[in-house]
Amino acid sequence: MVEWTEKERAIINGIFANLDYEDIGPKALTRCLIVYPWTLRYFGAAGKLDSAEAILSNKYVAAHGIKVLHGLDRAVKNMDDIRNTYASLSVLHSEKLHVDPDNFRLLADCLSIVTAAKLGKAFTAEVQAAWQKFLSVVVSALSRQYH
Ligand code: HNI
Repeated sequence: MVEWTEKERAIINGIFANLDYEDIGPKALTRCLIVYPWTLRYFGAAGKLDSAEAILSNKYVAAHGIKVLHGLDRAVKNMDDIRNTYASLSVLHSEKLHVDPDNFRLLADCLSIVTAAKLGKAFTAEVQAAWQKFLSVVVSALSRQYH
């Protein structure tokens, strides 16, 4: 069971309260697909993704980036039980989508970079510590149902 300090809770809630889902979601997912091109294999339904430009302008990918970010809302609202909150999402990624769980960490790292760029100076080491802890718990919960 993960323990959260009041400060960590405030930091995570503060980031999400000011998050522009339509901006950050697509930026994080497109970065992941460009930096780690093997992650493209799960997005066959998105059509042509054969260059960075194609990925950056793809509407399906953008919509999916927003969807993933909204998926994180559930973790924010259930910070004390992220594992159970994500049980069915973990099963979906494992059994239906067959997403290699290593990729959760890669997307989380891209999300951190995009968030840091957005927050600028406000992304202090202390803010990063809470943010990375939150994403680590999310990654671990999503990886739970793999066997
Ligand atoms: Ni992910 C579907 C959340 C990482 C590939 N994913 C979803 C959905 C949510 C979601 C929410 C929609 C579920 C539904 O329709 O019921 N995904 C998340 C979260 C993370 C994550 C919170 C990590 C932070 N997903 C990843 C990664 C990949 C990925 C790293 C592949 C590299 N996800 C998918 C695919 C789908 C998906 C593929 C289905 C797409 C579709 O068209 O429905």
